[in-house]
Amino acid sequence: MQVIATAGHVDHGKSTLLRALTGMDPDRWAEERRRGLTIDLGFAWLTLPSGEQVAFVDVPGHERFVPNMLAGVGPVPAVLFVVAADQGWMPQSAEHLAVVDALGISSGLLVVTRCDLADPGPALAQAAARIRATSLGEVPAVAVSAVTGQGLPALLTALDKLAGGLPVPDPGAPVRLWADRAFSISGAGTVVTGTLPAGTVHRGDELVITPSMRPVRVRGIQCLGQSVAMATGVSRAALNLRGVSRDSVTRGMALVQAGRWTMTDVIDVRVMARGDAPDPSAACLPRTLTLHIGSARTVARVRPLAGRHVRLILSDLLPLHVGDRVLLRDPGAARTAQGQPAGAGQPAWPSLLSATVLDVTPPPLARRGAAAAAASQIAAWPDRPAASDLLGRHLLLRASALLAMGVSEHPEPVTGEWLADPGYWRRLAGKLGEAVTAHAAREPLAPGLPLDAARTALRLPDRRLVAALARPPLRVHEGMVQLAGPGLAAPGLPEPLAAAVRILRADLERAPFAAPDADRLRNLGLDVKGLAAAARAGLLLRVSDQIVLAPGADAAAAGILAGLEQPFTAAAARQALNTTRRIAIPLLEYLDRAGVTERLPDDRRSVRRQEARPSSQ
Ligand SMILES: Nc1nc2c(ncn2[C@@H]2O[C@H](COP(=O)(O)OP(=O)(O)OP(=O)(O)O)[C@@H](O)[C@H]2O)c(=O)[nH]1
Ligand SMILES: [Mg+2]
Repeated sequence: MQVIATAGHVDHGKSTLLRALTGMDPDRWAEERRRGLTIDLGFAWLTLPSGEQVAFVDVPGHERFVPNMLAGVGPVPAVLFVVAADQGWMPQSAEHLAVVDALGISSGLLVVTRCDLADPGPALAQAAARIRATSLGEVPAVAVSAVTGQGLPALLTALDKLAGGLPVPDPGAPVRLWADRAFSISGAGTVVTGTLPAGTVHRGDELVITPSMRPVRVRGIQCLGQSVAMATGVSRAALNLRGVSRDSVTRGMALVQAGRWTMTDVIDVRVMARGDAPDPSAACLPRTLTLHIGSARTVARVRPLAGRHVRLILSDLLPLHVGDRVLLRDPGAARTAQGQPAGAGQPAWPSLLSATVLDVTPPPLARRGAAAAAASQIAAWPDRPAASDLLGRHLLLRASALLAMGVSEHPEPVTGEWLADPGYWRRLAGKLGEAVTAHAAREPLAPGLPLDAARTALRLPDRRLVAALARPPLRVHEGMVQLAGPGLAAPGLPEPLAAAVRILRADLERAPFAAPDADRLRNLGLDVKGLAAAARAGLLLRVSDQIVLAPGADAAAAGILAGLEQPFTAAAARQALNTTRRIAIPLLEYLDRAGVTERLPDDRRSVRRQEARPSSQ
């Protein structure tokens, strides 16, 4: 299916043309039929000679209903640009063309209507010249009369060619269906219609409705009056929804796939120049504008950054991606343009701009000069920013957040789903090294910098990032970031501690298994922290919190115990090691844990065979 919108000045024959082509009346309301005027969007469709189906969104031409026109044209890929032969180029011809151009729509047909009333030649030449200067460029032109039927077969052929040449959007793209109509049908509940520009909706899918993000279930789908199991963009779709009342859906809301869009009311955009007009400067923009995207519109407060870059603060949350194109209108200026004839070559309505969304979660502008800095940061980005651009600004992003920004391709995560800007990541690694070294110098007895303290020092949102940053010579051990390796563990033990340890080592040389008791340790000024530091420095073997021996005492004990009759009792071990029960029991338990000895159900032990014994070093 393809979806094509009409465009053109009031009364130029858009609705009449669709009626002649499709046999359906796009003017749905009694008031529209009575006044012979389109007020709101209308819908009609037909099957082309090739078999391709094409749905039309018929828009009003009257100046007062431009917002409705924008809602209809917003999500479509092509337009039928209508100009009446007997009236020629008019203000809303120019205004609608400016909209089409600002949206960047690049496919369409020029249809000169009412050619039974006047020679279509002049209107055609006039319109073609203006259209050529826009995103539409050179388009095929057809002259028709809805009254005589002249030109209608040629129009069908041209439509076939147009439809056949339109790009096929990605069926796997994230779904964003802007609601343009909502109604209820008895027995079926709420129905929401819209143009699906890309992606696929299946019957049974769960979507969320913006801005409430309430989940809704798709009970049924109709495309062009037929029930279908799925709709793939581009198409017109009517979704029968469970989970939402008719009253709570209005035009401008969107049905989106959860997790695939960022709901935002602050965006950074690049305002685009139109045609050969000079680059618009952000400083010249009005303070407030109306922003349009899809069928939505909202008030946007303008905060100029610099050059063509602007921060917009929106009155409503919208589901947006980076790279989205939005339309900016100055409603005040539109009123002053009312009724003015189009000047030659001049757009009648210069207060329409388009902008491309560069950032959907821009960082706050707190510092003085932050606006200029922000602008210079994003000025080099392409209109559709990539992961590397966004990471350069946000430094750290979860892959899921990036996906919700509309970017699915990204570099390898640094840990979990965290993505980091490479330069920032290198700087962080350097900072972590500095923090650990500074901490070790400040507190030589501490086992390292706690992960959470490191996380706070580096202002990181997740402890796992610290762990990922701790590359050799840093390491994470028992929740601490340490400088690994002998000699690096601490810049040497402070002298009083080193002296106490030397005394202990001398004691132990004389009686290797006579661990010092609590009194002895206290007298030497050795507390739990000091013992741990000495153990980390490789100067003591910590058998338990309170029991320390010289390094290698475990291997020596193993040798002695291996000489006993196996299995042996704790009492036999104590005797062989020439020590007390206070020391023998923790030492045996230490050896059990190290896999040197094995404790049997009867509480006796045996020394494991040598080769199975892991090194205790
Ligand atoms: N003679 C003649 N009259 C036409 C032709 N097409 C449209 N009209 C008449 O022109 C008037 C306006 O036609 P519409 O189709 O309502 O125009 P429109 O562009 O849809 O107008 P809006 O939706 O209000 O912008 C009607 O009275 C039509 O009957 C045509 O080919 N020949
Ligand atoms: Mg109409």
